[in-house]
Amino acid sequence: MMNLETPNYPTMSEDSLNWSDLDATGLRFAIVVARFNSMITEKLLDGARKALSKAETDVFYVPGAFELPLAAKMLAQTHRYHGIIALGAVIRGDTPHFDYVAGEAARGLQDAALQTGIPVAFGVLTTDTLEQAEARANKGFDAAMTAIEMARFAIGVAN
Ligand code: INI
Repeated sequence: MMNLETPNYPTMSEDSLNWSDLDATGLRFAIVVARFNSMITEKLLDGARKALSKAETDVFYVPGAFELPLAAKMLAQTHRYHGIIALGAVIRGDTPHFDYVAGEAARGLQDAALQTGIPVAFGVLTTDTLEQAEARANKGFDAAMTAIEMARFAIGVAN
């Protein structure tokens, strides 16, 4: 039978949301961090941890951004987590390697979310230079907030 009740999620029909209204209490997240360009990815991790201070979190490391999708999918498949946050920094060099790594990370992380139904936040910086990456190294916080919002969305849809 069709469920005609509105899902119990406060912002589903609203176009604005204060991050301070997002509560991570009682939620559990996995953060997967690429070690490549670790001076940037460790800063992304600091921001993500800040956003998730009220949640339970487990942190996992992989060699580079290319490895994030498989790790995210494996963690999502455990059904231990309300969401996964993938953190990486892909910085353009003089070869086409950048495009493959960045493209596959984005595609693979979206696939992991769509195939498992577990939210996967894309906290992967893709920049031309190290300086640009440094300027965006606070984006781990944003990625984690996105994961909290999508986890709440999923819980709202399910209830
Ligand atoms: N991995 C990154 O996370 N960032 C990069 O900028 C990067 N570059 O430029 O090469 C990178 N390469 C490694 C890649 O992610 C894999 O670990 C490697 O190809 C082995 O699969």
